[in-house]
Amino acid sequence: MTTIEVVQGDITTVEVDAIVNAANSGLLGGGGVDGAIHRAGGPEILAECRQLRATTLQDGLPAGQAVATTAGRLPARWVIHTVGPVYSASDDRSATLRSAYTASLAVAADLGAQSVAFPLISSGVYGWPADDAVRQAVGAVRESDSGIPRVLFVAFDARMASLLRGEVG
Ligand code: AR6
Repeated sequence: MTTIEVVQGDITTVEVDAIVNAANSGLLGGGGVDGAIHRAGGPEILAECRQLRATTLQDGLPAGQAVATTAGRLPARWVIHTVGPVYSASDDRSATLRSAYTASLAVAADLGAQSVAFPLISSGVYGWPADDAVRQAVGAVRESDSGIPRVLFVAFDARMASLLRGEVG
């Protein structure tokens, strides 16, 4: 059984075992939550990402997959980097979006994490409409069989928090 909680704020301050980064395939940083995580966590995270790109992920991390690094100076133990799909009105990419959540939970379970915090993947730069991003996120976590006891959704603003609370119930 997974307990789902919603909090509003900055994911880099949340005290959980693992926080999830809405990264891009290059894994070398970016804007949005990705930029915030690298800024707050410090250079150790980027160093591990560069190492991954030089070894097991030479072609980058495909959308819908996930990989863990240290969390550097963050209160969490690990950052799990995943890549959501760019939203398309003509092409249904929701299976890839859901996979970003379930793959992240699978990586977290392998690490032995008991608590995982997610931002709302793809809902910023990647353009996914917030109401559907929330539906996909909560649905994917509910359907996953990761066995992670505690999952937090971290909403950056009040509107997102309210949508999430409506969906989680
Ligand atoms: N804590 C929690 N949520 C946040 C934070 C934060 N500190 N900062 C932003 N958000 P985005 P994406 C919310 O754009 O759409 C990057 O450049 C934000 O309000 O960060 O998956 C990557 O490198 C939004 O609801 O991620 C990729 O190139 C949500 O996090 C690209 O953006 C996701 O917005 C990924 O785009």
